[in-house]
Amino acid sequence: MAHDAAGAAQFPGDGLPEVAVAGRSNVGKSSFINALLGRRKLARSSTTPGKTRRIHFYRVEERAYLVDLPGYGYAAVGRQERRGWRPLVESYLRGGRASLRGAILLIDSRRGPQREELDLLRWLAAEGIDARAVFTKSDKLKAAALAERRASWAERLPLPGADIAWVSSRSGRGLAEPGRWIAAWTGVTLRRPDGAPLLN
Ligand SMILES: Nc1nc2c(ncn2[C@@H]2O[C@H](COP(=O)(O)OP(=O)(O)OP(=O)(O)O)[C@@H](O)[C@H]2O)c(=O)[nH]1
Ligand SMILES: [Mg+2]
Repeated sequence: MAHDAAGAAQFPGDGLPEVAVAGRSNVGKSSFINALLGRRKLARSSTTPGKTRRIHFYRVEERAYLVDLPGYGYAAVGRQERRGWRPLVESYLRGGRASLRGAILLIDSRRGPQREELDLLRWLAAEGIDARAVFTKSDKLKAAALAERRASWAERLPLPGADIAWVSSRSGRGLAEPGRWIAAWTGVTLRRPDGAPLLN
């Protein structure tokens, strides 16, 4: 079940623990959340540029929320749209929201971390938000390229190796690691629809 918010007045007030999922447009945020929740169909595919972006709160077993933040950055996004998402995202991440337990920043495993990702990680740290990084679409890289990027990009992030994961939402590979972070943050263990643990 999802709950949408266009402004701070619409953020859930039930106090359930929340984990935010952030990242550029098209990086795979919705796919990641769907894979973690064991859904096949995209709950929210890419929004038409110019439309008001919203924050989507996906309830997990009535005990927590995975929070799909609007995509930021991306060359195709005009200044107009940037003005739209920034106050919304900042109103969510700022101001010491007690129910926000952690944030996962998604980074495309082919592009690697850019200035915007590094800025956002530093900003989250300054806000006192426990932030981790997940590299997405790892299925698009061959094994050798993947191994090389794992080493060089981990070095560029201001995070310990244990706070960095590599996943494919398509195959399910690597999802167990962020699944463990989410369990530690919220107390909710994510499972596949058949009850089995997430694939590793
Ligand atoms: N091969 C592959 N494609 C993926 C994976 N995850 C997402 N995609 C594709 O990448 C595109 C964007 O995925 P979304 O999940 O909509 O990305 P998003 O970050 O939610 O995008 P916005 O909502 O626009 O910010 C879609 O075409 C997905 O099918 C993955 O693990 N592997
Ligand atoms: Mg999305």
